[in-house]
Amino acid sequence: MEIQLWRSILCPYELAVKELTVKFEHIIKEHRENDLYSPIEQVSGRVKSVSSILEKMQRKHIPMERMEEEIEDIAGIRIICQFEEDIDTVASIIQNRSDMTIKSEKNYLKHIKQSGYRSYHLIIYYTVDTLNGPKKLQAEIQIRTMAMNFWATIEHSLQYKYKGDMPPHVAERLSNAADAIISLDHEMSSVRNEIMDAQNSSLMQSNLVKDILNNIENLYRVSNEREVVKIQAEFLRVFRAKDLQQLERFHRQLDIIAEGYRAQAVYHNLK
Ligand code: 0O2
Repeated sequence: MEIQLWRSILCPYELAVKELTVKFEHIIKEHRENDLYSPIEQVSGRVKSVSSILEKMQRKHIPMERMEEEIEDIAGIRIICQFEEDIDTVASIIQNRSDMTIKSEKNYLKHIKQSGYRSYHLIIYYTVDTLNGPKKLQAEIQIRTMAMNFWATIEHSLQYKYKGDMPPHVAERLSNAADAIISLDHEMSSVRNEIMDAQNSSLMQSNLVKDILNNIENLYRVSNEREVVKIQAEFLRVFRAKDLQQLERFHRQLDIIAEGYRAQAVYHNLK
């Protein structure tokens, strides 16, 4: 096929990967802005390379005209979670979205691949708007933990190096590493609540500090400088105390002060 034709076939998939990546990144942002633990830690995406598409077509005897139906992972999104429990949460988020429809799933967590590969895959239908109108295409979403991703990345590189002919001693090491990854995920899950508490507190603190600094910056515009300098010194004292409750109290008090100035400004404008 001509290069130009490949470009036009792959162009909507590029758009889908970009849009889907932005949407999943936005889910992370929404959680964090609401002081909530995000089940998604990281998102990445790629469009399958032409050589990888051709190789798959050859291996699976797929004719050119059936390429887009049969190669389901031309657009690929990878979602990395911290804990195995998060994988189900992410799958339900996807299931409940109105802009993605699940076509099928492959659960390599329940049915671990012979290689030791573990991951949860969803094939979705997703529509992009192109110059020729809407185009419904397929995308593969791989959902896995950081530990699973670490293993899969190393194994993928070794598969590439040995071109499917991995020496038994390397395969055995990988298989041992896959078992270690299962134990690691289980260990991490057992301290999940504690880790989540710690992360939530740190997230809450950073959001509070962001809000407080915004308020102080606004006060510089409407209040007298001496008062704001005093507030700022108090903020530094509270911040250094490293006590989330004190910081929350200070945040509430500052909100009341800011509200007072806002009311005064409205009153002056009405006069
Ligand atoms: P890429 O672009 O390098 O990621 P098949 O290609 O026939 O094995 P199928 O049936 O289309 O796969 O779907 P499947 O099994 O869900 O695999 C799709 C993708 O999952 C692969 O893409 C890999 O990214 C990943 N994957 C599946 N099995 C393994 C494995 O044993 N090890 C690792 N590291 N990754 C795996 P591609 O085709 O490799 O392309």
